[in-house]
Amino acid sequence: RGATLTQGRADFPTGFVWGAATASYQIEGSVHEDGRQPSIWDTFSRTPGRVAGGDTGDVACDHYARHADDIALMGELGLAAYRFSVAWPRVRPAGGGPVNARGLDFYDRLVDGLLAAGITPYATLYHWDLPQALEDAGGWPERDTAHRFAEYAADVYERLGDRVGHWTTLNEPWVAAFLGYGNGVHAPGRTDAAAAFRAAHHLMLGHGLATRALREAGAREISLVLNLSPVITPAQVDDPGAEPSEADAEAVARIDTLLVRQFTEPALRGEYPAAFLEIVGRNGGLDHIRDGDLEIINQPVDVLGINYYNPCVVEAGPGLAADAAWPGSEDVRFCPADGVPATAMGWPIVPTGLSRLLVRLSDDYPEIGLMITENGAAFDDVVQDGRVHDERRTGYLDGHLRAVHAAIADGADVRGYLVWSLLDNFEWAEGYRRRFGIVHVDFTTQRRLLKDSALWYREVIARNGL
Ligand code: GBH
Repeated sequence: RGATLTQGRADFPTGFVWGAATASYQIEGSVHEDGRQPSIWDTFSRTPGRVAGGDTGDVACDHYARHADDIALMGELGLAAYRFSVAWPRVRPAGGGPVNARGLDFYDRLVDGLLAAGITPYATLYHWDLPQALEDAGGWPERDTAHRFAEYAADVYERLGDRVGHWTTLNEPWVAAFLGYGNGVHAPGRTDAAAAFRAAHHLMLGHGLATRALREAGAREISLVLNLSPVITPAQVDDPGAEPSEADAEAVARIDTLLVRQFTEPALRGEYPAAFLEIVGRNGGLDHIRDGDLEIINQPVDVLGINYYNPCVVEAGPGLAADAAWPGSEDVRFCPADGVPATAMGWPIVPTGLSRLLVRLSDDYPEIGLMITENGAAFDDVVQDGRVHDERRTGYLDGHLRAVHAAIADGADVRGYLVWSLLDNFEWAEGYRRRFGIVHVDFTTQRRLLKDSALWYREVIARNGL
C-alpha cells in the first residue's frame, strides 16, 4: 500500500476540481467597512505581543476592495473552484442580533463575480473570526454560541443559496478550540484545557445545527473541513511501514484520538471515542455533552474537507511538559522530523503523509467523499526582476499532488484539490512574514505577482494532471 511517488505524467480523473483557498480575516481588510464589527482576531491582533510584528488584518490583501481584480487573477490561472470564507462579523456584527445586509452584499458581489468568470464558489461559514460580542458572552465554551452560529449560517444561505452549491460549516475546529482556548496561540488567546474541550464540542454542535439548517433550506453539498495529519512515529517518516513499539503505538493512538477521531467519529459515526471521553472527564468533566447532542452533530455530510500540511510525529515520552494544545497527552513527546526538509514554518515536508492519511480515511469512512481543501507551504520568497522563483513551493505542491494521485489509484474518493493559498496573506500569529501564496502580494503597494508556482499550477490545471 505504501505510496510510491513517481515522476513523469500523472493524469487526474475527469472532473477533478482544481482550485485555491483563502479566508476572510486573512485577506479582506476593510474591517470597519459597511457595518462590520470586531471579531476576536481584531482584538487579539491589536493586543501587543500576540502577533509577530504587531501585524493586524486591518488592510491585509485589501481584497474587500479588490475582489474584482482577484477574480480576474483566478480566471487567468484557470481555477475551476475558489474556496473563501464568510466573515460572521460582517453578517451579524454582534454575533446574534440583526442581520447586516451590507455585509452580505459583499459576498453577493463576490459570488456573482466568480460565477461570471466560470469559477465555482465554495463557501466556508466559519474560519475563526468569531464576533467579539460573542466572545464577551463566553465564546465557544458557551453552548449558546453554537445556536448563534446556526442562525448566522441560515442568514448566509438565504442570501447566497441560489448561487452557491458547496457549503462548509467549520474550518478546523481543532485549531479554533485548542489553539484559541488551549495554548492561546490563536484568538481569543485563552489557556484553559477544560474551556478548549467545551469549545470543541460546541463547535461540533454548531456544525450539526448549521448542517441541519442548511439541509432544510436546500443546500446541495455540505462539508466539514478538518486539519488532519497522519500520526506517525519518527521511524515512519522515512519508512512508512516501520512497526512502532507498543508504547509508541499507544502514544500514536492517543494523539490520533485527539486530532482526528475527536471530530470524525461524532460527525460521521455519531459517537465520541471512549478514550476521548476519558480524557475530557479528567479535564473539566463531561457535563457540557448533553443527551441528543451526538445525534445533532451526526448530520449526514457529503464531503470531508482535508487540510493537510505535514504529519504529526510522536513517540512515548518520559513525562515531558505537554503542549497546552494537547491536554491528555502528558506522556507523549512531539518529535521533529529529523533529516526531512522543512518549510519556513518549520513544518516537515512529507508528501507520503498525505497518501497515508487519504487511504486511512477512505478505509475508515468509505461512504464519504474527500476533498483537499488546503495544502501548501510557506517559503521565504524573493521578487527578482519581476519574478518569484519559488521552485521549493512548486516541488512541495508537485509532491503532494503525486501523493493525492497515488491515493486515488489506491481507491480513495478524492474529488478535488484546493491550494493554500491563492494570495500571500495574514498568517495568523505569524502575521505577514510567512507567505503561503502562489500569488505574491506586495503589502505596501498591494501589487499582485504570479509566482512561478502559479504559472506551473496553471499548466497542471490546463492538463488536468502532472
Ligand atoms: C490552516 O491551519 C488554516 O486553515 C489557514 O488559515 C492557515 O493560513 C494555513 O493552515 C497555514 O497555516 O502540533 O500543536 O504545533 C493550519 C493548521 C494545525 C498547522 C496545527 C500547524 C500545528 C499544531 N495547523 N499545526 S501543533
